[in-house]
Amino acid sequence: MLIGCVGKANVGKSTFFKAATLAEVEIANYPFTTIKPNHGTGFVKVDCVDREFKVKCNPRFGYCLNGKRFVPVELMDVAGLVPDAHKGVGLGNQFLDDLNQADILIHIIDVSGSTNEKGESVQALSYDPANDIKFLEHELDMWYLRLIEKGWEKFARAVNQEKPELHKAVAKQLSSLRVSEELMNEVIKRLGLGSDITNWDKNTLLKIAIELRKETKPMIIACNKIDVPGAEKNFDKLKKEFNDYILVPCSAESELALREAAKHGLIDYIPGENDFKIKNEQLNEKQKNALDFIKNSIFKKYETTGVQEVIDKAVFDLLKYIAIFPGGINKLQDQHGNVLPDCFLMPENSTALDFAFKLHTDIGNNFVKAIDVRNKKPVGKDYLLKNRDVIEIATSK
Ligand SMILES: Nc1nc2c(ncn2[C@@H]2O[C@H](COP(=O)(O)OP(=O)(O)O)[C@@H](O)[C@H]2O)c(=O)[nH]1
Ligand SMILES: [Mg+2]
Repeated sequence: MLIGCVGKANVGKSTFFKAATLAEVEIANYPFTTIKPNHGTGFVKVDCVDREFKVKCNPRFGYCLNGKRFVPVELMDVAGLVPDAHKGVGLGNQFLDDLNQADILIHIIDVSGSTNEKGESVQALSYDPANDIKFLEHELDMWYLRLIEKGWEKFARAVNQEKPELHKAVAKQLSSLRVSEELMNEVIKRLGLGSDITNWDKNTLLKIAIELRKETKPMIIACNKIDVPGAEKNFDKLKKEFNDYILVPCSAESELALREAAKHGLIDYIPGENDFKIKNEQLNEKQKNALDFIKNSIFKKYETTGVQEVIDKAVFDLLKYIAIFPGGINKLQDQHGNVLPDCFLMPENSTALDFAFKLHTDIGNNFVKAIDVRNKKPVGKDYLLKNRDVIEIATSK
């Protein structure tokens, strides 16, 4: 799973990315090698099962603090959102290619309205951030439309002659947008499109572009700079106007300050919590003020800084993934003695058999039964996994 962080210049993308990828503890292992400069490892937060089993876990990837398991997810900082990126303006194609890799987007906006459409700093509350949401939707729609229109006439004529199954042919034509046959079938039905594809006019193709964009690029909105006085009003307005979206108030700068302070041993702070504890009384005046500000202006009003929450909501609420722990009813360690070493993120409706294959192809192929370790009951291959299940797979070899 790849999460793309997108937004126009100056909204705090880099700050958000830096905060999200900064871990207090040193982490030796990463499940993915991030050779590209704009890729990094972020984490989703899961209630670890270790306390329930009265053990202390040793994660192979990510880390666990006070019963909160931080499971790695790959993040990408997608720079280059400028008007007409879909026409190749600015980083244009590079920007869109990067976006196309992402399974889900975090759209970071400056909810304080202190960044104008060009990404320049302006007086707070002077720019309406609603424009940014509409603008990114428009850029993506236009880009999808361009890709659909490319070679469309020739394709439509061929379809009319050869009469293949329509949704399959169109899905294949649009494979660069990662459109599945099922999705195409669904969209054709939803829009009530006739089978004579040569009659699909530009407006129809635009409608298809919009539907496909919504389905293939789910988006959550990080309303950043909520700490700026007055930003709250904008946030409330946006929440009403864009009630199809999940909007999360965010202060990336505050999260970065907290994680850095924790990393330097000044405070105890678990990402995404609504509090911290001062460990080191040697804080200077500036540091004390910054921490006071976070406590009074962020935690008291919004509970958290929002950075961790955005990632968790993206993965668990929008993509609807679940977290599964492999374990055995007799022991929770792997062969190296690591307790509950793994936690896997899987799509909703994954079965015990899917999980077996996720562990290893051989485990999937030799699947006999799965065991729900919590209640020690066997379950079959079609068992639908639940979030935070602990599962053992029994195999024939
Ligand atoms: N008030 C406030 N400023 C922020 C926040 N996050 C970032 N900034 C500031 O916004 C400016 C742009 O941030 P940056 O991360 O470079 O934005 P990018 O161009 O989108 O990557 C910098 O001056 C940051 O300090 C935030 O949560 N609150
Ligand atoms: Mg940046």
